[in-house]
Amino acid sequence: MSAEHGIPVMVLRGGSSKGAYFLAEDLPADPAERDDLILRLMGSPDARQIDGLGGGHPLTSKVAIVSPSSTPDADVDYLFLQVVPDRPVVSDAQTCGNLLAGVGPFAIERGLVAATGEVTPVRIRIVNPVPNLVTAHLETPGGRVRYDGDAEMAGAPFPAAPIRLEFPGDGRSAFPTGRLVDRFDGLDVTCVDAGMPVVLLRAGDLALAGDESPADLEADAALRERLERVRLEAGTAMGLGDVADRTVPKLSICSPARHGGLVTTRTFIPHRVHEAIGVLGAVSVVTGVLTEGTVVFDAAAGGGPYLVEHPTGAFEAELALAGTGAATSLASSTVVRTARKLLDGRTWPRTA
Ligand code: NQM
Repeated sequence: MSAEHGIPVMVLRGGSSKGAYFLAEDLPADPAERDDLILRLMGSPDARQIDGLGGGHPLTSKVAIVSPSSTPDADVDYLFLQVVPDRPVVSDAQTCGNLLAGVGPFAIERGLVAATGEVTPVRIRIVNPVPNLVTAHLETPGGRVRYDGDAEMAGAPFPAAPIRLEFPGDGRSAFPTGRLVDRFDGLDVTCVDAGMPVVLLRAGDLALAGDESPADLEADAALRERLERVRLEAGTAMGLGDVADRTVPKLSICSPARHGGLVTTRTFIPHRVHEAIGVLGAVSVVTGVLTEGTVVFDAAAGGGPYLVEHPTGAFEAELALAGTGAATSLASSTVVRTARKLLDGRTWPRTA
């Protein structure tokens, strides 16, 4: 690590997001020093992040920090940091299933994991709350990561090689308030967390159709203010404390599917509207829709795979639940993402 010689970085598209990937050994070990450096590398606080690597939107202002795993059941540890573009905030309160797609390729490229044949399984420990193990299966013909391929994914315009992500269940209740319905700011909502804390709301309760564009939703100041009131109350009820400066919980506005899927979503993450939907965000939405008694329960849901419709298409998830009512937990889920190496080099932080 050196101000003079720059800091090694790899930029990858991971799923429908883009981020800067670092080895932990190339960054300060102290979290406060590390976060200060990351703000300067990414160009925050500045809505455009013009003086750094960030792209001016939460989906392109993300950091993955990877290290050899501290536990024998994983190959690597993955710490995710969400950098808020226009505020000096770096949050480790959530993980990111989209950047997760790039962790396996990065680990192999940096020599932390050896490719073992046509397909290499990489066991990844998610460090952010709640810790969990994930296995990523990626194509590695000839001992090298293959990026090109035919897998299509809504939220990314071009096909690439598929990466299958398998999440085991951890037995945790997916309803952190202990209730299937809570009432905040006069609205009945469901607080769910099957990997990502999300508040589920019905579009009709907000006088919305549910298929509005992200731009129209972001332009509605009264809606944004109301959702933030709901979010602050929900954060406390979900055990997340004061979430004013945290990027969770997200809010997914749900309405009936338009294109044969399970549900239509528009997701605030939490102040901008997602162009698609997050990976674990989608798994959390499906968990809510499948659990009887939530505000978005759909008795006609049937078996998977489940399609979560969003502004740029649909997200497909395989998923199994265990238990009933507020004790329902995720038994397992599998999603397919793609990732692509965009740049491998060095980066220089601003000094002030
Ligand atoms: O929910 C955006 C993304 C995400 C998070 C967000 C994600 C997930 O699309 O697992 O991937 O919800 O802030 O990158």
